[in-house]
Amino acid sequence: MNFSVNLRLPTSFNTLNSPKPFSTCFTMSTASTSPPISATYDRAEAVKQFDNTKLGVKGLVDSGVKTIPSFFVHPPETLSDLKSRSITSEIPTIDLSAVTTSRAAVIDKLRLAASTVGFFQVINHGIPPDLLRRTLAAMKSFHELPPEQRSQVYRREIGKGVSYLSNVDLYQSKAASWRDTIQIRMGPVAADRDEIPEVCREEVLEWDKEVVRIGEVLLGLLSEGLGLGAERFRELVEGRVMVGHYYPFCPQADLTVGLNSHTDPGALTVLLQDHVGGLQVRTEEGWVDVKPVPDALVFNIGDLLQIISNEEYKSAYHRVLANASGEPRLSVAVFLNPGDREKMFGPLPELTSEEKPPLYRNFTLHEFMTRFFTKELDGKSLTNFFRQ
Ligand SMILES: O=C(O)CCC(=O)C(=O)O
Ligand SMILES: [Fe+2]
Repeated sequence: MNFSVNLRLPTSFNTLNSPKPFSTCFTMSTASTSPPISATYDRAEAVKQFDNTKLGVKGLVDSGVKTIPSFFVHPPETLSDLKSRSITSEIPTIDLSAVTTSRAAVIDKLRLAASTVGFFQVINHGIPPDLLRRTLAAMKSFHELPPEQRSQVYRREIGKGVSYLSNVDLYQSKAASWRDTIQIRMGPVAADRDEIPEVCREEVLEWDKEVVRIGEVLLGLLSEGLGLGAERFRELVEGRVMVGHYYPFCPQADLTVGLNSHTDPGALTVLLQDHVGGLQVRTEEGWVDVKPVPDALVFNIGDLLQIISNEEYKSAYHRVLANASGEPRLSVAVFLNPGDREKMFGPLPELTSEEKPPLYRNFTLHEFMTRFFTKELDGKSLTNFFRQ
């Protein structure tokens, strides 16, 4: 999922203001897999009241809920699919330290991973393990700030440099997910330093620097993997949004999800996850766990790179299960995008020919991201809207 910058959002993103107190319109789910039918249950009102608490699902957990509000309960087809997963396969792991001795072999491995599963873990990337830990810890500290401090940052307007919210598609989706998020714009115009909550400010800025460095390295290798110069994807790190997700313990984890199945719209995502687990990627063999590997980074190809590469590289559907473990799960994703929103993008001419005609039309990033924000995350991959 990608929250990009300077968007003109549909008005439904800003429909707050609730007249009723929070508690009056919550119908809690029962242990059954379908939401209770209640004559008095006003779903839209319940969603609005939840949003108006400005405390996210963390607030619900802190209030001691034992059953999740009905609007978090997913339809039976989603819930049954949560159990259907392949447990044996693993996504590829790439040792980046090998690049100095066997560059061609590393490029080959990356190309293979990017053109099949679209997901890979990178080890020995050169980022100090201490920074990985500090970044995750700082995000956790933000999400665990006292309610009155957290709620000050809670907002749905994406134009701001920093916003904290639960479910970016809360008003679009059929069912909500058990997750809160802080999103911070890092480029092309970064959020004001003072806007970033102090509790995670230094770590966010430090992490962004490392992401740019490692992002350039990976994009260079991925570009070479397509027979292009190492600089061809350079502009794809200019537009960056960092998100820090918090998946607290869910008392009915089999009735909801942490994050709906989706593909990331941007070019490349750099993901740092903690040790808890729950991220899964859809492969031809079924859903595969992206197992936490100590000190590794997860990378995944986004829709834009699938389009630019004329489908040589593939963006994959992925999701996060609701967290049934005793401790909260933290992850920090940085979505890498081009910085220029008005420039035209489409399959690169170098990668198209009479035998390989362009599979997509050209579009501006602005058009692309506007499309993303008018659909729910669980919708089809963005690639479907630009196929020709
Ligand atoms: O939390 C995770 O592991 C995945 C996050 C993700 O897929 C996203 O933010 O797009
Ligand atoms: Fe994602």
